[in-house]
Amino acid sequence: DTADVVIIGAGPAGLVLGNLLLRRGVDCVVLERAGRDDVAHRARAGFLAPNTVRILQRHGLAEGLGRRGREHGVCEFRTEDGRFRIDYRQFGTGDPHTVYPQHELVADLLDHYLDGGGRIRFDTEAVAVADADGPAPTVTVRDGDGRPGRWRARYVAACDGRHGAGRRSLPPGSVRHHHRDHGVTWLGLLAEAPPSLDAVGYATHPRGFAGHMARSADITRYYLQCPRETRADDWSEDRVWDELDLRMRAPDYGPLRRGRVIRRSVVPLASDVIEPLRHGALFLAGDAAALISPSAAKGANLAVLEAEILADALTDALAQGDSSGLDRYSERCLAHIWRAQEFSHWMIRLLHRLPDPEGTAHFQERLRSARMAALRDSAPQRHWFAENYTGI
Ligand code: FAS
Repeated sequence: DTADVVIIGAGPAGLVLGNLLLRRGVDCVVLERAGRDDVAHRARAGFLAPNTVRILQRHGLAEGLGRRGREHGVCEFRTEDGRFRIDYRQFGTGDPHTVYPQHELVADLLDHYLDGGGRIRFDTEAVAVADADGPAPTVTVRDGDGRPGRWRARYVAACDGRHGAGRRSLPPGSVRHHHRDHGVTWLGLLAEAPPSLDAVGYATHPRGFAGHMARSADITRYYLQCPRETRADDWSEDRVWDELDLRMRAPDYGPLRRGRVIRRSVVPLASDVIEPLRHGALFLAGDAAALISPSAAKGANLAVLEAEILADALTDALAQGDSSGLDRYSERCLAHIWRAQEFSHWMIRLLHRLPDPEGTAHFQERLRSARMAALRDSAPQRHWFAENYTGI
């Protein structure tokens, strides 16, 4: 089989890229190892940055989030020194987030792509990308029954996450792989319960971090910092809610609205970045390019941004023979990636007591509470926070 562009992965990156190429008449195909149902129901991110909404609106992909998305603009910090709130619409660029579950966005993107006649092969796993530095790269695949296949392309977009075929196919030594384990692990919980705050809740506590992020009117995502070796089912529901109450100081600020925990995941907070994001005709986008911790809600937003940059560059190269966009793709995306990584790193150090090998835990702790106090008391610091929190 052939296509001018083979896209591996039907997540936000792959489907935004596929929709944009399809609308520009570029011959593309999406290869997705999971089934359609899995793809459209995989709960993940929920906070869309203003720029992400603008990109989706620009390309007519935003009516679902326009109807069901909800504006969100307040963070509430609950710390050992008390509670404070930041309405980040009053600072920085003045933009809010849009709360819209990632799996609903992916389902919308899938509908648009299929309604537009887009080619997609579900239950088709990309095994390897070969000859990326030649004129006709190939993607070897295996279908749901294990039958092998091969796609010939002019360009391959690896939108298949950090463990996908794209990364695996990069020749050894051809890229620098930055990896940082932040030494913090979250127990990610999806609760069938309405939000307990009208804000994103960040709680710091001697027992560890706790987070509250609305996903919809009746689903809320919580995070509990936990030991690295924790398994998702170790904590009973009662223990989860009691610990969340404790760390979010429910007796002082009001009880959390409880409900059934419908999904759990243990998320070690790690960052990694591949440099460069291009190898010949192979391009990485989304988590395949860089993984960022959910602490600052950036992953899905970077994926959409990179997909638009790559779609523009591929269209120019295929339609006009102008490869300048492709030549600049990696450098342009890495600038956004490192800015987001830096802010995510700052958030991690703001919200967690980090393991401290040099034995300066008390010193680090004083730095952390000074950082929190600056955010509470300084308007310029709030402007910086708001600009980075919603920015991409
Ligand atoms: P995705 O992982 O979404 O999609 C990759 C696709 O490729 C998948 O469909 C996969 O099945 C497919 N695939 C993989 N290997 C393949 C192969 N070899 N062949 C074919 N297909 C293959 N981000 C935020 O911005 N905000 C948040 O609040 C947030 N919370 C998160 C919570 C959790 C628990 C997790 C795990 C992640 C969270 N993220 C969050 C990050 C997450 O949303 C990612 O950044 C986002 O899904 C990245 O999109 P893609 O790059 O498209 O990758």
